[in-house]
Amino acid sequence: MKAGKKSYKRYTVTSALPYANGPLHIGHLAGVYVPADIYVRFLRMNNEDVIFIGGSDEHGVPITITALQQGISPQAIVDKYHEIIKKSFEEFGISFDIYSRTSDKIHHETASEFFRKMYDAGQFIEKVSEQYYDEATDHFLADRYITGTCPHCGYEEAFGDQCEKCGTSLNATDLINPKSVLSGNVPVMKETKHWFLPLDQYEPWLREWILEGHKEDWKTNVYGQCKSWIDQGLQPRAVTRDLDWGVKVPIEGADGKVLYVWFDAPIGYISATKELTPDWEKYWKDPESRLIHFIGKDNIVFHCIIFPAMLKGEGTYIVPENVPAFEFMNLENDKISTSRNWAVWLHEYLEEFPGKQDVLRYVLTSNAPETKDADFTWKDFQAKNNNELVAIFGNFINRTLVLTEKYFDRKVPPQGNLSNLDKATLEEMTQFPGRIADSLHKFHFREGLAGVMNLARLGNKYLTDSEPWKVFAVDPERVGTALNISLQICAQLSIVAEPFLPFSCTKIRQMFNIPAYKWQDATLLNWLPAEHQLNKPELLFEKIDDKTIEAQIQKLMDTRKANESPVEPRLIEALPEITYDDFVKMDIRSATILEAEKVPKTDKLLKLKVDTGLDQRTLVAGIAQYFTPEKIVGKQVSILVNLAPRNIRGIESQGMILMAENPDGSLYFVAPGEGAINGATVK
Ligand code: B3M
Ligand code: ZN
Repeated sequence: MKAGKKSYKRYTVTSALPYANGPLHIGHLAGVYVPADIYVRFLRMNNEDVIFIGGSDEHGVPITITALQQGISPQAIVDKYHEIIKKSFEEFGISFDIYSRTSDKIHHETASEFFRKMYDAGQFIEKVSEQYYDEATDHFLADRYITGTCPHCGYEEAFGDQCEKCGTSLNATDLINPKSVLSGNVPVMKETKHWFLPLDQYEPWLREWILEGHKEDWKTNVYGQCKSWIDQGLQPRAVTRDLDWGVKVPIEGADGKVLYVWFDAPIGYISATKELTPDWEKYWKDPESRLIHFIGKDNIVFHCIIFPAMLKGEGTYIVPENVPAFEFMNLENDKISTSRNWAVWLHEYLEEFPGKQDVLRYVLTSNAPETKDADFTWKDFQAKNNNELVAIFGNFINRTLVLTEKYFDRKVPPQGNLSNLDKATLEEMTQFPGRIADSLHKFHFREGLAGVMNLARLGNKYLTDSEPWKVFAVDPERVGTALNISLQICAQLSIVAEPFLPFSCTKIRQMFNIPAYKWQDATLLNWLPAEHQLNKPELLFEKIDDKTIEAQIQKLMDTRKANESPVEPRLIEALPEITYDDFVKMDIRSATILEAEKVPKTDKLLKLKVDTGLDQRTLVAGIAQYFTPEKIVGKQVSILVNLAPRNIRGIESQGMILMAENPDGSLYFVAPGEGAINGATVK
């Protein structure tokens, strides 16, 4: 098969591995899985050797954070969502050859070997560096454990590894005003050892391969992001993390460290292929295999720069031939968000709209975020169903079948003498398969689907112009010819619509009593010989009423309301266990504040003089945003008196005042209670 300039023996098609920390929504489908599935179904109809790889991404901070939020283990989280995701993909007709998961043994082995091979070849830089650390919870703050302001676009909720707003891949130290997700605290720096992939060394190769080699055939959004990334200058990037959830770093001296999730996850495509077939190597190592990654735009640098650098570094693999990344699908003019529950969830859709997989596939494709962000609205969903699928596509097939039933007893009438309109229509039909195929080879899915609908429009117009209901009384043979040609258009539709609307095309084939044709058959024009027996007509699509749509809109409005009302505060997680001996080391005493004043040139600090019963001493407390000095003089408080003195803004602080802190940062004194004298021990 020729695709672009080179010819290929086979296709390896991957689709981004969704994090198994939540169910799938229409954003995932529109941006990745529906286009990938259309493409793969199309290739299969062309007799291509193709494998379609999917699986759950079960590592990384997104998983452990969800586990923390839900109060269950990471393993329980991935087990739960892997099943939900896998099942809804199946029901929705995403035709993976395998849907695997990265917690599988085969993946741990494959990812370890991959790392090990690069490590042995000296392809990583080992470096001790300072990383953000949350002292309150004893965690290094990698990736999504830390948020802050994106230095590129100013988005305030950027993650430590990536800004989801502008797509830029970040290092945690790039963030402005970093904050720990675990405690909300400002993190400190702490030394730790990691292994870095020296991306800078790959720069000349990346320039040649992408910037020179793929200027023409990669989508402009993909090419543009790669170019700006490369032009900014590539930096070595850590591929290990201080975490306990993930693929263990397979070398000595790396206890408590795992591979960075973006190192192991794309290797998941390879592990899944291994699981699928013992013959996996040809799909990954033969230069005549065409590797294609379907992803969303936030995954571009990982699939175009980092993973290819890994593949190149390892040395035995091919690199992607194309990475057709889509932009984002919004919902009712608002960004889809799992945490705000602003989404149409696939598993809910499948329950609430049984048998309507193709309607969603159609709506998401005809409005696909191919070159810019798109918007899904329920009104548009209804309009596309009622005015396009029902009124054009379904109506044409149904009218043709019903008329054939009425006039010819469900037997295909012969094609008699051809009029000019007949000839022109048959001629026009021959154009469609080639045009639609061209669109699909170029990843222009909207255009491809528009081609399918235009064929249905051609059919409708032809049938209307032929007026069988008027002509039959005077010229039944003419009607036979018109219906024969209309039936052939239906059969052609069942072929060219198959990648887009597979469920409906199966139904058409049943009604027409025809086999699943290959793409090359789409230009035959005589799939239905005279006398061929058809089955009973059934409706392909049905109207969706206002009530159904209003219920969906109401559901979203309820979500919006719930989001606006105050939420339960999120407490920080419990600290690791300590012993009683640890506890009694702390000497906490009841004390009275004698004097208080603001520390000059600071917002948060007060300098206090306290009477601890043992002595009078000075300490500095970060409480100025909640208490004015005059209000707190005379208050009885609890003081940790045996804390080693610390120098804060040139003042020696001798001890620490105990405060209760709410998740929003507000502070309260821990008062010993009436009757306690200064110096009373607090235990
Ligand atoms: N798990 C998808 C995401 O960013 C991420 C893709 C991995 S593909 C190897 O949601
Ligand atoms: Zn940004």
